[in-house]
Amino acid sequence: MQSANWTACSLVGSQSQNRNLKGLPPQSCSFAMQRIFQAACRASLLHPAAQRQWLLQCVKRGVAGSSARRGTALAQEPFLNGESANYVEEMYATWLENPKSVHRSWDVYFRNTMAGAAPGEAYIRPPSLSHSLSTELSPSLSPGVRDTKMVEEHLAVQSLVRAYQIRGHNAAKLDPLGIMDADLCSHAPTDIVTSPDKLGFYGFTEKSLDQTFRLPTTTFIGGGKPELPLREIVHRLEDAYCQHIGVEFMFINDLEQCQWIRQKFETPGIMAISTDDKRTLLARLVRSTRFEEFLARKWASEKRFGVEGCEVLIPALKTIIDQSSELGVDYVIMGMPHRGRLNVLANVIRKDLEQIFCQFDSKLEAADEGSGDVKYHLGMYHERRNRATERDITLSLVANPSHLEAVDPVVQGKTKAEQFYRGDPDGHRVMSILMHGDAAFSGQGIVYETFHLSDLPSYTTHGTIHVVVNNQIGFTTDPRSSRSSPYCTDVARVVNAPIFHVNGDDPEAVLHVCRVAAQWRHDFHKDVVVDLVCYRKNGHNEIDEPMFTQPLMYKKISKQPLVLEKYLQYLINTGVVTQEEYEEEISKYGKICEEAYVRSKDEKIMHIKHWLDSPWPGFFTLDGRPKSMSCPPTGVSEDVLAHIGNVASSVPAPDFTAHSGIERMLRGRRNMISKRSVDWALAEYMAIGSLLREGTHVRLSGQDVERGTFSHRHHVLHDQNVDKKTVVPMNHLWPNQAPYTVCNSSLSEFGVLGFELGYAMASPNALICWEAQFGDFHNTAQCIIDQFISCGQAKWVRQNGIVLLLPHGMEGMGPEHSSARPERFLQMCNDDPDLLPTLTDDFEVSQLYDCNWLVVNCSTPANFFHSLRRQIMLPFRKPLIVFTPKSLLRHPDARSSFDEMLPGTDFRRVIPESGPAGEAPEGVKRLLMCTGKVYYELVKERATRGLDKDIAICRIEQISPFPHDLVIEECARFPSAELVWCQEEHKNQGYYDYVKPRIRTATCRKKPVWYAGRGPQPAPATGNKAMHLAESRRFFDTAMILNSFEQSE
Ligand SMILES: Cc1ncc(C[n+]2csc(CCOP(=O)(O)OP(=O)(O)O)c2C)c(N)n1
Ligand SMILES: [Mg+2]
Repeated sequence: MQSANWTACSLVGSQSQNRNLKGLPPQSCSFAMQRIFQAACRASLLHPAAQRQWLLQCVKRGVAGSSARRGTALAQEPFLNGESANYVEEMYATWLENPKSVHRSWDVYFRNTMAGAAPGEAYIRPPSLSHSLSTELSPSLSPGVRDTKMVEEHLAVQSLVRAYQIRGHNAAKLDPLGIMDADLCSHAPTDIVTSPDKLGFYGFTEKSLDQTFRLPTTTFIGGGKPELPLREIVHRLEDAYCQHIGVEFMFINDLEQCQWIRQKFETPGIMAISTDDKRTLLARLVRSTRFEEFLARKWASEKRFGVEGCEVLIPALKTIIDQSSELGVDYVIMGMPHRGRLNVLANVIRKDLEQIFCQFDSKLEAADEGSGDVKYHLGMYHERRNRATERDITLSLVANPSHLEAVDPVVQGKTKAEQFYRGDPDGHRVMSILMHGDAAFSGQGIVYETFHLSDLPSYTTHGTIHVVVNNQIGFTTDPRSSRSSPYCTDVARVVNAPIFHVNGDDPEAVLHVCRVAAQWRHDFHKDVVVDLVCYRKNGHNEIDEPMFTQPLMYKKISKQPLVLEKYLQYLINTGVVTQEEYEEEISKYGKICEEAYVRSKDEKIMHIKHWLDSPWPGFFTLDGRPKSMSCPPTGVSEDVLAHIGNVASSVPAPDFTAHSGIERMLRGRRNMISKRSVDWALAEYMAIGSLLREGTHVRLSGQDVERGTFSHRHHVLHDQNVDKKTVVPMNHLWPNQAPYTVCNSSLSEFGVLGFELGYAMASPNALICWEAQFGDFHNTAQCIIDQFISCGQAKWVRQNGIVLLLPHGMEGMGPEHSSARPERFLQMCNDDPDLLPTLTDDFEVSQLYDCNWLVVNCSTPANFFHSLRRQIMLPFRKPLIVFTPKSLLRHPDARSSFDEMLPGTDFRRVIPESGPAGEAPEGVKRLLMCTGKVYYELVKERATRGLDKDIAICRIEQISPFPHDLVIEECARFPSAELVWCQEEHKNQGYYDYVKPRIRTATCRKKPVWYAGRGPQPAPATGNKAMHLAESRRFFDTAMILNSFEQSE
């Protein structure tokens, strides 16, 4: 424990940030003693024997003593005050464990106390402290008064140092315009010595400035000197904390980390940089600035969300990358919004300039399939040599939608996956950088949700560097209208991330904080924030007028010299560069841009695939097509099924005590396996286990997925006697199997689904599944579904095979535990309702290739098994939406035989009628078409009503893309039957609006398609059980009464 090195009397200032530095009045001494008494009670839980003695002493010495005695004791032991109780407790506990581990002054103090020393006599001043200070005190003072004054002054210095460390950033000069305050407060804190009169706060006068004080061990401003004159102390603290860098870190409750940061900012001269660094900085500013100027010149009226006002973003990112590369990172995954994105592509990732410039050509034709995206959303992947370190580095910028910050969890998921697949479990080589706008960073909840993933074992990327382009405005909105927190970065405090605010017009300060940020990430593997406080030179975009809404700010901005000009002047003045050298640099870069511009004119076709952020080498042909248009069979051998079944019904760990309910469940599984049968959970086991056997990594993430919300899965077993002892049987199937990751997630749909989507981007050879607790809750992740999953391929030619498992079904559980909103997913499907597709030989697979995602609702465990396996067997990747059952998990009829999963079996898009109605199809009067669990209820109703020969029931298992071919066959099989779509969902929900026009198209509109189901409703389900049952009865009647549609005709 580092704090154990502090002396007994050093604690008052450092622990309490005590403003009452003149000592406590007798009555608060009594309070202090009570606090210590309580503290000691807590501390002594560890040491009951010592407790009694200690308490006795405390009572004797403080609480029970006369006020006169308490006053004397306080003068002698000034560190005993109420606010230091926790610290005393800590010292005491440490001392009890090992008396040598605390400072000698504490050791002596506690020994004396234990030996029964009278109040005020236990503490003996350490000689090292008294030495320098006592020389400052008047010899005429009596020893007691002298000592007290000396201690007070020493403590005051400690408080002063600490005040700067805590609140120095509030007085830092962060705004390049000098008109705003990054913390939205124009007053400097009272304990920051911005003028001599503030010295009085600490009991000092101007005379004290020349007095020398010993420095506490919690500061590095001495740079090796143990003491300094007060004037110098204040000066150095000002330098470290109140110039162009504002360091927020004192909320971090780890002393080692705090000391690390103090050292990086307080050490005298630590911010000095070499001449080479200065020249590199200038060159990078030249590129950043001139790139925007070039675009502005060539395409004056085009939106590009330029970085002007924060040109320093480019050197900042490059510094982070250089420093990280030096520390061993070779893959950086980035996410960023619109601001400065083209500049980052050009000057950080080094996308060919002509590829960027040609995006501005309105005649550029799109070569790839898909609808594409605007230029400032596209992603990028580039492997190159990092010149600063001469090491290879891969940079990837993840494509993103306009929806600010939505890409954050996606970047994290991709980073986690790359770490996993590259064998870098601790994130030494692969890291992420997230860029943010100030308004979005504080406004968007996903930022908070993403921060909360940062330290979870299955989601951590071992530290993200966040860079905020804090231009102190969001479109037209002033920060005072867009956030309630002092800084736009305050959300990061929740994970104890240090926050480095820096004036964007001081490139050297920016360089320093960026280096420190990269070192922090390397040393602690935790998130860190660089807040580039800057301004936005133009309007929100280049054709927007900012004077409408921020007239004064923009008057100031119009007079603000560019950071490049200011820095150049400084370097010329200090002899680091000459004007000629600068002009040479300018003309060199101008030439590069002009030549690229000329080349860009030759680009007639835009290939979105050149903007791919996650290439999958070897998965496609060279021209990006699938290697085949067929899907291998998805069945597996009997042996494999039996083996997986055995593991799934056992505890593959010695000396493991499973819960009796688990033992029962395992017996049930064993019983099923012996009968060659599976329920839902076992089918899932078979699918995942067989994929693992074939080398496919499987990851299942979501709320409570390890056990399963419905307690059916139990993929992680817990020993009932040993805390945290668990076993994941799925990882004990075969010696050479692929790993299985199953992880309970944080309670965030947006964050976690985004994360898994990003994870699935990294490799096509993994099955990544996200399960919602109930399907109803997926809509808090709607942005990921709408902006990434449904249309990611169309916008960014990037495929993704993520699986969404969405528990769904009307079971009387009320409006928020019933519906995964199938209608929403189906409404976003891209297949044409009115067009009958050409039914080619490879229709089944080519239809999958053409769609934007697959939507299935399986009625049998075997079909669920095949649907998961098909995800990996397909020669391309599509998102898969599965509406999963709840009551079917335990329904005795919802079982499948091994026979339905053996080689030769496949996913069944449609399960036709196979009962008596199928044997005499001509006589069938009605063909009920349905999907999912309602099938079992319809079958029961039909049997009860004796209609097995009159009504055929066919299940559409793959709802989208719509299986036209099989529906045509099934409808043709029952020529006299009327066609009825039956669903348990309300009419304006569920599947009806999607299937009706497609059934009509498949049957050439020869017959009407009737509806049997609940009527339209705004809520997905009633909260009233009786109403639920009445509704069900009504729609079963409609489905089963054979003349129910006559009146409608
Ligand atoms: C979720 C979301 N809401 C609204 C918008 C519209 N919008 C685009 S940029 C912008 C302002 C962003 O401000 P800030 O985050 O500070 O970034 P800046 O443009 O200042 O760099 C807004 C509101 C959006 N793109 N995304
Ligand atoms: Mg902004």
